[in-house]
Amino acid sequence: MNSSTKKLLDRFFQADQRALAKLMTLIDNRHEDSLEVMSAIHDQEKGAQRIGITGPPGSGKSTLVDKLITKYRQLEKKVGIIAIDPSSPFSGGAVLGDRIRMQEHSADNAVFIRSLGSRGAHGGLSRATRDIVSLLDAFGFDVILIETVGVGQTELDIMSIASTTLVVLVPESGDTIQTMKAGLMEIADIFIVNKSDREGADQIFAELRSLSEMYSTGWEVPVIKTVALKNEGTTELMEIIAAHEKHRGKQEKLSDEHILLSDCLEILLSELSDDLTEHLSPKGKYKKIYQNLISQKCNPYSAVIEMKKKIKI
Ligand SMILES: Nc1nc2c(ncn2[C@@H]2O[C@H](COP(=O)(O)OP(=O)(O)OP(=O)(O)O)[C@@H](O)[C@H]2O)c(=O)[nH]1
Ligand SMILES: [Mg+2]
Repeated sequence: MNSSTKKLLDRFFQADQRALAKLMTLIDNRHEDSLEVMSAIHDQEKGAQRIGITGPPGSGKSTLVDKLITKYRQLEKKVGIIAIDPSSPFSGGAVLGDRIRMQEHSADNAVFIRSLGSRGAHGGLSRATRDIVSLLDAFGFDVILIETVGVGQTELDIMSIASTTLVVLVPESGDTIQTMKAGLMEIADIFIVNKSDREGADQIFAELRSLSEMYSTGWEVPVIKTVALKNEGTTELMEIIAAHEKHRGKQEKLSDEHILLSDCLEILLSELSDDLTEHLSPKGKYKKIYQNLISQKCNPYSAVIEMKKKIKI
């Protein structure tokens, strides 16, 4: 670990928020010290509550997050927020709308908001987001809210990071429900019909209820109506989130052995995937194979046969 990273870590442990922000950037950029940083903070994680909020663009996720921040602050919880901006492949860019909407919290030291770009490629989003959530946890945030847009692969990633996932739909989401069905159920721990002040809310509510009755196992996915803009339904939402947290606590947990092993393998595969992607490029270690591949002198299979000869594990 280089000396400036070391200094950052020291400041992180002294609760310096600027150091937290810089370490997040370091992790997000896959700095070569990333693994050591994560290893150093790992034992400080206290098991913060991780809440994922996902749903179609404009469904009111940020508005809802804003209200949840206020509610958790009333409970004296420290709240970390990660807003994943799918329009930007790069991080650091502020999602302006989110920033503005959450401005009232910006002076609050117990609230920390971070935007992340989504890369999409080779599970990058998932790994970096998970690590950044861990940073927030180790820093001392009690609740971590993770907002992502859309209903698709990114949400599945988020689902694996969040302990409770809220799927936010609106009265116009009928088609999404019809096409996703069981897929939605796979993601959601709680369904929210936001913008319930609009026409059609009751019908969406009923559709989600029957979906939930049809597919739920163990935890019957609750459906609730909210009007985030007017803070309606948010107290009930808080209660349901708490109930889900309690339900999870009662479930049989995977053995420590299983978790340690799967975490380790996931980190290893993510590292290897990054390295190999870099190697198989015009200037990478396997540039010859790369050139043969793109000029069709070899095919993807024979390319892998060649590379496997070179990989030593
Ligand atoms: N009528 C109505 N409008 C709402 C409600 N909640 C949010 N809105 C409005 O819906 C618009 C989108 O809200 P956002 O909170 O930005 O939605 P979002 O899901 O975070 O949007 P993206 O992050 O861009 O996907 C804003 O103009 C909000 O004011 C609601 O309950 N009722
Ligand atoms: Mg938003």
